[in-house]
Formats: sequence, structure tokens, C-alpha cells
Amino acid sequence: MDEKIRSIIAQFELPEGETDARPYGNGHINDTMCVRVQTAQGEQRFILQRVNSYVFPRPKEVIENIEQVTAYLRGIIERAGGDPRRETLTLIRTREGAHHVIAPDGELWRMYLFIEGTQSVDLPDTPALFALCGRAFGKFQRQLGGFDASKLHETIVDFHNTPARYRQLEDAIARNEAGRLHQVQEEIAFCRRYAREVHALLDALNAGEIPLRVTHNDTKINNVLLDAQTGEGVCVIDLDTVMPGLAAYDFGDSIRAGANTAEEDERDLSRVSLSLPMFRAFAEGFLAEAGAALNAREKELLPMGAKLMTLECGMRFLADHLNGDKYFKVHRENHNLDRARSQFALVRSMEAQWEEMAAIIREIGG
Ligand code: ADP
Ligand code: GN1
Ligand code: MG
Repeated sequence: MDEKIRSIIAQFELPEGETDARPYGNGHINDTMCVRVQTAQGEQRFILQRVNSYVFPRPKEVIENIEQVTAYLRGIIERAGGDPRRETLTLIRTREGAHHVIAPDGELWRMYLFIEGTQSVDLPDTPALFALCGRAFGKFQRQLGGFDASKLHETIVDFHNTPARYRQLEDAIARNEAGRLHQVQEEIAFCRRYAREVHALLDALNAGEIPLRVTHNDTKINNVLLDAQTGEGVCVIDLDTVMPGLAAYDFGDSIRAGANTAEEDERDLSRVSLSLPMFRAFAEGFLAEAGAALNAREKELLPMGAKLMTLECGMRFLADHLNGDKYFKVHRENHNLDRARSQFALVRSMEAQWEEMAAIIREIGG
């Protein structure tokens, strides 16, 4: 283990014992490590993360949000007779009583209890498993229904403001920082067809048709830990972007990530499509938990959430490709371009099945 990591770990209040740390997980943003401590009672594991300071320019605000949200959830879970150390994230304190360490290079690190006996999947393999993901994210939204949103920092400004994301793409095109513009003319033309539609959700908010809620905003499927035996949702993780948002954001981002018949970075676009059985399964799970709180217009806009979250994510990947891959971790050449193309293929597939998506929501939502 390198000296820098060792000295960061030493600042957290961990049990005594031989300790090692290895890279862990498939997140696109933070550097995640699994820390193992051999104690007299056996092995204990922890998650150590460097919060990405390019993505989160005020990382202390991220920690403050997580302290507040997890404290609130702990109360809800305890009152329901659950186990808060398993059902929400638990930040580990440093020897000085803080919930983070600032390394000599200025980077912020935090540590969580490792939630054992769980798995996270990048693509659920059955509708039944995806329905359990829907329940988990729907429950998360319901649990935070009484949380005062004004207490939260906006950790990434305009995170799901799709018109703002569209403008950021136009900026990236104008700057052409990485000199890749010539590669992506078709993709740009595709995005520009949506110059008006990107406003659909915010127009409904501004018209007072749908409310602002406290939402997770990053409901990718690997951000819920599922029970390794039963597949039931145990804990929603990756709380860095919990902020005021729309129900359609959380619903839509999960559909984007989990109802795709291919991986997020699939190069063979003929394999990319929206699976209606998966869409239905997630909607059933999500609405069973969160549906009672949603108004009719919010439900009606869920398919639009799926489409705009997919388009938006594609625009973000495309902008990052043009900017020179500064935001999302990349593992191969043109990785962000591949991701953008597959997101746009998914948007097309949703449009081809638009009536069916709407009918499913009407059927489930009543
Ligand atoms: P990123 O923002 O980079 O996606 P995450 O917080 O989602 O980072 O963590 C990356 C991965 O690490 C998750 O997908 C999950 O597999 C694993 N992970 C994170 N926190 C925990 C935890 N407390 N217990 C077990 N696994 C975890
Ligand atoms: C990032 O952090 P992770 O890997 O769960 C990103 C999401 C994107 C997703 C695309 C803070 O999620 O917004 O939808 O990648 N998170 C942030 O895979 O930007
Ligand atoms: Mg994650």
C-alpha cells in the first residue's frame, strides 16, 4: 500500500490490526478503495474514497450534505425497526472527530463502513431484480419526503438542468479544446434536434405542474447495494448529488442505466435498445414505493424523465469527449464518444416505443 494512502487511513478511527487497501468498484467519478483490517475478531472492511475535486469543487459541502442526509435516514430507519448501519451509509470519524481528511495535496478523503453481504450490478439481468432496484430508489425518495431541502448545498450547480447541459455542450463545441470536433458532426446534429425538448421538465416545474423534491440524482443501478442472497435493495449509496430535484430525474436515470439491453459504453449500437419488460418492472417497483406521493402530471412525465436523462447523459459524455476527458474516468480511446453514441441510440429506441412507455405508466399509475 502506498505511503500516502497509509497516512490517510491512519487518520481515521479504525480498529487495531494489519491493514491493506485495494482499488474497488466501477464508479466513473471518485477513487474508491476497499480497506481491510485484520482484527482479533476477524476481518473488517471499509470503503475509502477520494472525492473528485474537479467534479465537486466544494467537497466539504458534499460531506456536510451526506452528514445531514444519513443522520436523517438513520432516524427514519431506526423508527421503522431497521438496521441503520446496513440500510444507509455510515461515515467513519477521524481521530480528531471530523468525517473527512484533507491530504497534503488538498484532496478530500472520506471513509464509510463497508456494507457486507451485498452486491452492486451494472446491468440487472432480470426484470425481477430491476423491480427491486425500483423499490429501493422509490423508497429512498419516500424516506426523504419530509427532509428540508433548503438545508442542502447544491454540490453541482445545474446538475440535471438539461437546458444548461445543452448550453455546456454548445460551449464545448465552440471551444473544441481537444480538437475532436470533426469526429462528432452527426452526434451534434442529433443533439440540436432537441433544442426545444430539453426544456420539457423544467417548463412543467416553472408552470407549477410538478413539485421540487429531495432526490438522489444519480440513480445508476450500481448505486444501490442489493442483498447478495435475495436481491432486495439494502442501501442506496453514492449520496454526493442528493439535492433538490424532480421525481422524473431519479426514475429516468435508472431507466437509462438499467433498462438498456446493452452496456452504457456498448460500441455495437444494434445491441442498444430500451427493454419494455425492464421499463415496466422498474416502474412497478418505483411507483409501489414512491407513487402515492406523486401527482398525476409527475407520473405522466416519467417517460420524459427517461428520455431527457438519457439525452442529457449523452450530451455530458459528448461534451467531455470534446473537452478532453476531464470529468468522467475513461478506460480506452474514445470512451466518452462511445458512451455518448450509445446513449443517443437509447434515446432513439425510446422514441420508437414512446406510446408503449406512456401506456405502461398509465396502466401502473392508475
Ligand atoms: P462513484 O461516485 O465513483 O460512482 P460510489 O460511491 O458509487 O463512487 O462507489 C463506487 C462503488 O463502490 C459502488 O458502485 C459500490 O460497488 C462500492 N461501494 C461504495 N460504497 C460502499 C459501501 N459502503 N459498502 C460496500 N460497497 C460500497
Ligand atoms: C456518474 O458516480 P457514478 O459513476 O455513479 C455521474 C452520473 C452519470 C453516470 C454515468 C456525479 O455516476 O451523473 O449519470 O456517471 N455522476 C456525477 O454513468 O456526475
Ligand atoms: Mg457510483
